[in-house]
Amino acid sequence: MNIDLEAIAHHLNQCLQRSGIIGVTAKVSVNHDCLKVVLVSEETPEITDRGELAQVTITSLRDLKLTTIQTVKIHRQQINNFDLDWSYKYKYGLFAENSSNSSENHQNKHQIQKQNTTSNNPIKRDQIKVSQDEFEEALKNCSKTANFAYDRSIRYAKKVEIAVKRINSDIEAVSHKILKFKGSQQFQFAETLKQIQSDIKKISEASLADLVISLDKKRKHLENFTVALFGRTKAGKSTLRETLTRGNGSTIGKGSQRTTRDIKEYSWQGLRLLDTPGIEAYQGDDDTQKANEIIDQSDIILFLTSDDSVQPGEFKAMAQLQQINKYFAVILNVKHDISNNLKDLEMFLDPDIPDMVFDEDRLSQHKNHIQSHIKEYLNLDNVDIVPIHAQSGFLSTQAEYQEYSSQLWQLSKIEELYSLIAYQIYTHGKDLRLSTFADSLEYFINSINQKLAAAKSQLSIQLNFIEQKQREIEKIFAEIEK
Ligand SMILES: Nc1nc2c(ncn2[C@@H]2O[C@H](COP(=O)(O)OP(=O)(O)OP(=O)(O)O)[C@@H](O)[C@H]2O)c(=O)[nH]1
Ligand SMILES: [Mg+2]
Repeated sequence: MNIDLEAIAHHLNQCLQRSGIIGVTAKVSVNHDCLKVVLVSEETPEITDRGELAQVTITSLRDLKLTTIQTVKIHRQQINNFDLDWSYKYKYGLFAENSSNSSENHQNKHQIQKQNTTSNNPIKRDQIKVSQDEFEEALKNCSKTANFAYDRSIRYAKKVEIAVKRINSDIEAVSHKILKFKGSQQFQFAETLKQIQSDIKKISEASLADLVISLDKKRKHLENFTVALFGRTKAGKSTLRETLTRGNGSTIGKGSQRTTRDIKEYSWQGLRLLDTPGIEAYQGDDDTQKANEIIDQSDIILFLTSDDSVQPGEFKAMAQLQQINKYFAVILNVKHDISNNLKDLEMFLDPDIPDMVFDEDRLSQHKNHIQSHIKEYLNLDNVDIVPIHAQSGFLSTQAEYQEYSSQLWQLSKIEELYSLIAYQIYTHGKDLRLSTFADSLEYFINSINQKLAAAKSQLSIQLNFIEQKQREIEKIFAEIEK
């Protein structure tokens, strides 16, 4: 039977999470035409509502239209307990047919296909056109998720803080006990133990302080889905930003110098849009830290490059910043100059003349280069690449080009970029907001983990040394005995 159990489990887990049911993991197996779902849960009071659990599970399975399945059995099991709490049995065929919302099914089927791969797969945007109402509704849901994720993060951080404190006091107690032995102070071991003790304390306090700062910044923007524009100097980041937020052009670069020197924040279509300095500007530790903070605070990263030169260096510079787990797309700004004179401009806008700005052959070469640089430096496959012409987008907003405004806007293809973002927010917005919180927690846990692992290996060296000495002494005693 050709059925992707992993993808089904993944889909179920995402639906459970989206419905605010945390601490429950779905395990899926199949026996002939019966799908068995075991919902393994921690004992938390919020998820005792079995009706809700079953309902969410059924609804999400219904979306998948699993043609080979006739019955579904849902069981709940508590973690570390082999007994099943309760069970439901459904005729899958029945409720699959009852489902009437075909567009909803279409969307979810698309999602399950995507879930087998990374969220960075190119999407077929024509599959879903997100309306303004749907987009606004999605943004509202994203805010709810962010509020929820913030609360959970704070609770989790507190739990970890307690665990780390416990480790510290355990180490303190053990070392106190060891150091009480006569002569123990003469061992190098005593110093190492003291050092480890103070390192763990210092590091865990510093990591926790970083986490608290990061969460506090996120708290201020719980209502703002954040999109950050990164890319090298002169790629056209500020031109794009000015176009989107109807700026007056004052932040667009004029000479050869880099222009944007600091991170600037704007509001666009209910989103928080961040314009950042050219990526090669991040040289000192301070700059890099600022850039990392932006990545940490953002839900979507858009990376601008321009077709006048696609350099591996720009992707390498991006890779040197914090690892990117979030949705990452590339905007390829076509730098063809259309502003020399009006005659030229009319030629570019003439619908009977083949596309001169977006030359497909040239662009596809650029796209191939971009994909391979991104694979090499950022280890991401098949990122979305959206070609735009930022200059015509910006000109379309200017009074002196009013006559050509709608043609210029069309030429810019910025609408496609907008659709891409709207699509991502509509289909994955809540997940993106969740991972913005999960990423910083993960980073925090990993950094503590690394330090604990380093302490452990230091202790192992000491232990090996002591064991070696013990063996030598035993050998001496054995000789004497002989
Ligand atoms: N011909 C052409 N020029 C463009 C286009 N987009 C941007 N430019 C020009 O490129 C230059 C740099 O644009 P900016 O938008 O300031 O670039 P940036 O990425 O913000 O640069 P930094 O702030 O230095 O990091 C400006 O002179 C823009 O007018 C385009 O689509 N076509
Ligand atoms: Mg700029």
